Amino acid sequence: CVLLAVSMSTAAVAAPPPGHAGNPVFPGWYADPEAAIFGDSYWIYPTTSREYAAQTGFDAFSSPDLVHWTKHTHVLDIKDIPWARKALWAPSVVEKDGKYYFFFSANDIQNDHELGGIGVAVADKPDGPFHDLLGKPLVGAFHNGAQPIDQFVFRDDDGTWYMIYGGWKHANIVKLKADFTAVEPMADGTLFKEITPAPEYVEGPMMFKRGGKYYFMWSEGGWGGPDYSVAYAIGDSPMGPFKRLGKILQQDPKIATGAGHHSVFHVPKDDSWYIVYHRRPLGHTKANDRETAIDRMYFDKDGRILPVKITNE
Ligand code: FUB
Repeated sequence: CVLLAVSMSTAAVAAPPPGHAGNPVFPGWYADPEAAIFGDSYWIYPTTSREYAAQTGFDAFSSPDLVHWTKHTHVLDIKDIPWARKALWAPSVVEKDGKYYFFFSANDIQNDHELGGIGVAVADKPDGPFHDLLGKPLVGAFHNGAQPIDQFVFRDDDGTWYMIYGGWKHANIVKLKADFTAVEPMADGTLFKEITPAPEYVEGPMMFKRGGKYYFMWSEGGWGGPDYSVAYAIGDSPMGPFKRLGKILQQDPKIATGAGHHSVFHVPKDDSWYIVYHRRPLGHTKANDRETAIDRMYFDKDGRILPVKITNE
């Protein structure tokens, strides 16, 4: 996906029209939405929100204008990941040298003691079909207490590709080899550096750069509950340290509950910022009843993110 601010700065993307499609952005239970901009199109890659056994494929959605969305079914299917059986989660999709790389998590190494963790698939087009690249997970174990899920891949300004990830209240950063086939040691030999930004951190990390600062955002609260939310911190390096500055996205009892696991994109043409996230419609309490929404994100003059107003528009 992102650092969307980076991918977008080179992309020929039309400024969206004033306003965008109403929320939810498209029908269906879709969570953990990853936003990307490829060429002239906006893309969203979500988790298909079902029980683990039925999470066996990913759909994607594309739009020229954030209003009209096209569904692309099964862009990555479990049959094309030899080591995966269930629980396909939380995509992060990037373009590199004309190929598209789809990072995902699969299986349950914690409870079912099976091969699993974060994998990577590749395709020639953003709508796939994607095929597993490695025949095994890229990260297949806990390191520093971090569950290997919820990866977010980004390219820093110096060309280095990083992946941040982590459930179970711990976040790691790793440097990726240029061909995405392995984790590469950092200058000091470290493979997995813990960058958990605050005790409230739960999962769903993402990062972008603005004004020379690294914004680290993540989900807090329980993912199946109404208090799921997004908070952020700022640092001078992707390695931290980071200072937690507070929650910016949470439920609105008049609109929806459980608002979290987000991504962010920036439209340079009009310097507008958007947050893409999942939430639970009012009256729904089932954990997997999650739908995808987009709302505007604003900064104050000091670069702090203002609380997001979640809407039905
Ligand atoms: O969709 C499965 C899990 O729910 C994700 O990995 C978490 O971030 C939470 O959104």
